Amino acid sequence: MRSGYVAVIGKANAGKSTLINVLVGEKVAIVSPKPQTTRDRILGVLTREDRQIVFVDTPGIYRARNALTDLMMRTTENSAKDVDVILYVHDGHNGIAPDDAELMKKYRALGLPMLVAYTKIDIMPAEKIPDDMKILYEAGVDADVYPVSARKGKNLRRLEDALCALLPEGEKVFEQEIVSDRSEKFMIAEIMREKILLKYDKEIPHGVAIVVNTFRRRDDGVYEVNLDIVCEKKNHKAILIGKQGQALKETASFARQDMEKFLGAKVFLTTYVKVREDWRDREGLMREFGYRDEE
Ligand SMILES: Nc1nc2c(ncn2[C@@H]2O[C@H](COP(=O)(O)OP(=O)(O)OP(=O)(O)O)[C@@H](O)[C@H]2O)c(=O)[nH]1
Ligand SMILES: [Mg+2]
Repeated sequence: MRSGYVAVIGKANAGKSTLINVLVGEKVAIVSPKPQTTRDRILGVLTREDRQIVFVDTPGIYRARNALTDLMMRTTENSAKDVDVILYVHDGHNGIAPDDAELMKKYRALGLPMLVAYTKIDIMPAEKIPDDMKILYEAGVDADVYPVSARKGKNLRRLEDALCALLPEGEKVFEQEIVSDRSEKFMIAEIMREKILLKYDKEIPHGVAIVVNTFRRRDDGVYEVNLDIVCEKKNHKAILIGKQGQALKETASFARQDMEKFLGAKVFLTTYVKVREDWRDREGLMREFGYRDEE
């Protein structure tokens, strides 16, 4: 049996969380077309008879502009340590910018085995792949590159096998049925945040935190969920709620359906929008909303 940790690193929006969800076979991390979707280190566990791969999802590399994004970048840097392998995820359909090779070399220099997943090949011309691989090679990136598509399930088993071959011999760390280290309550908050990322323009979701006040299962099997949607500005609150509460109603209904799918039971969801001016720059509030350095 081989088992170990794989840190999944790359620029924001590269497709890290999508790739982990597909490899694990369950949704362990939310996904959106906007950069900076993932804010925390989240484990996704893939277990087969002969292997256990613990993927460490991380916030995408992006310029930090406030205390929250600062913390996110620290989370990513720390996650790249104490693992067995680094999987650097590159969005192939974006081409290769000079800093892509630089970033890959930076993580390669940590001295751990590293593979590159060149993803989203389903939305780009296949002829470009060998050219890009040549560019990376010539730029001095010393790592095997695996062209994949998480969306179309292309080449994933090859990537998985290659990762597995780099892991040490060892026993499972997690029980067979465990797919994530995160609680149901955490996922409920994340599902709400995902729907907000999908529904509103970017400065609004980036300034939103979700606080779950109630998460409990009633005797009749229904989950009661009450949560606060915390935003940064009064005018953001107005946009989140919308005319006659229509926008919030739609977003909450969308979120509730996904929560029901995730929990496999009916959900009774109530939401409340609150304003906490500039919370992303206030350590105390950030902590309160669950964003803090891990040991
Ligand atoms: N066509 C295509 N789109 C993909 C693929 N993988 C991810 N995407 C899309 O890329 C966008 C970003 O995906 P995420 O998985 O959230 O990316 P991420 O790297 O986790 O982003 P951050 O958490 O912000 O760093 C989403 O719209 C995904 O649907 C793929 O293989 N093909
Ligand atoms: Mg992500």
